[in-house]
Amino acid sequence: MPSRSHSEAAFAKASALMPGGVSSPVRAFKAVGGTPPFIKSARGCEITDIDGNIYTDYVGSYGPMIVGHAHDCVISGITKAAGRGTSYGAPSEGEIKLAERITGALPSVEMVRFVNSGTEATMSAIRLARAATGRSLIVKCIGCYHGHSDGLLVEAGSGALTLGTPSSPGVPAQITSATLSVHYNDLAAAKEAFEKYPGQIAAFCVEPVAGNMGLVVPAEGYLQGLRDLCDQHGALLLFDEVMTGFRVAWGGAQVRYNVRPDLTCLGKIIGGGLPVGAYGGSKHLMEKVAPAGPVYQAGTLSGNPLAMAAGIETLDLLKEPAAYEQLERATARLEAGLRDAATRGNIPLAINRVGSMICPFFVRNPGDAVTNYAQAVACDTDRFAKFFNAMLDGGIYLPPSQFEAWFISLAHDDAAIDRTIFVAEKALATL
Ligand code: KE4
Repeated sequence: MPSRSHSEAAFAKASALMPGGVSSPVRAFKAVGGTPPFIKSARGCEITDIDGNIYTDYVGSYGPMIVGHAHDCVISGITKAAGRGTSYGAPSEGEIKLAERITGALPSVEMVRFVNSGTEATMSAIRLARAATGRSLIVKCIGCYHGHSDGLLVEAGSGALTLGTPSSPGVPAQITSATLSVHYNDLAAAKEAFEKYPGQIAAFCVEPVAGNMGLVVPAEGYLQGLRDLCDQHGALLLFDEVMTGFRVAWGGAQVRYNVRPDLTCLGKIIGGGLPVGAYGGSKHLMEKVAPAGPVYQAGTLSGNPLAMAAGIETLDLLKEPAAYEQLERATARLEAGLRDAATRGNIPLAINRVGSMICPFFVRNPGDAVTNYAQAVACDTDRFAKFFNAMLDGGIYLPPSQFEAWFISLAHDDAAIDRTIFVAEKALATL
């Protein structure tokens, strides 16, 4: 078992200074136990902790690192930008260049506003949707996570789900009363919400591929069904593509599934590892945002030149079709290897995958599938925790929760994938 003594000491220090010793809850390993390695550096598909342990990384900063850590082009772009100053509080050409790439890739996005996180993107898009429709209610799916703004932190996934506190204290009932929750992949429930609140729903907010209850794939016709319901009832369809944007296809889930939302939220990959979020849609909608229109939203560091540079370099490495072919090939290899290993180990495993995001679920019975929230939360999280720790000790760094997706990058070559499968086979045998 590798030594993590330096991380243990660091975690003790950090825990005296920051809640849970971390800057974001899921990183604290609460769901899997043990001490989170403190990372010293990362390159390609590997991260190195302060004890010198090297891991093959499937967190990828929860999505942004799709071209691999510390890619020469990204580092060079950031370094050049930094030499010209770190923030201006004024417009810069990098914003134009990144906006051109985003509007060129996503068919539904004619205009975009940059913010600093996915949370800001969804929070702002919801405000715009309410202003544009003059309606107050928002519908979200149970187990989907859209960041931690009050109105969306209701029956959320990701860390909230992992911590077993689907809704957070401190969120006033007056705010959550404007948020309706329905089950993902349940079109009848969505229809019922619209019929129960006629003329009151401003937007249906959904992760087109659910990535915060583990990975749950949209059922055939589900996304188009939501599109039709929003059209019938005069509501806006909001795709939260913070995770899926430029991940599941160059144009995101809206291209992969050919369903056009009215508003799209982005983050993660478009910042190449630096803090960036964005929301976008038609010019008609986006020109309601200040200062073009009355819907107020602002940000000191929005459009930060270093973050724009990181995003531009990352997208320029992705825009060739060969990039997504490589991501698909590597992740399919991993999926097949994990499936074979689970079969040989006689461990029931349901593996959901869309492109280069994948999630093996430790289901209770052979043949069980995970197509919704109830099936996801029924999984054996204790068995996942054992598997997680055996993989970590074997040099494979997975997201520390059954309710997170794994992310593969352009840097995950066959050797990395085969090493992962080898370690997984041994880890499954310990369960
Ligand atoms: P941020 O505010 O964390 O940049 O983005 C929030 C967000 C919004 N929408 C979706 C679909 C998301 O997945 C996220 C954030 N994802 C989690 C991982 N499941 C971030 C990891 C964390 O919270 O530390």
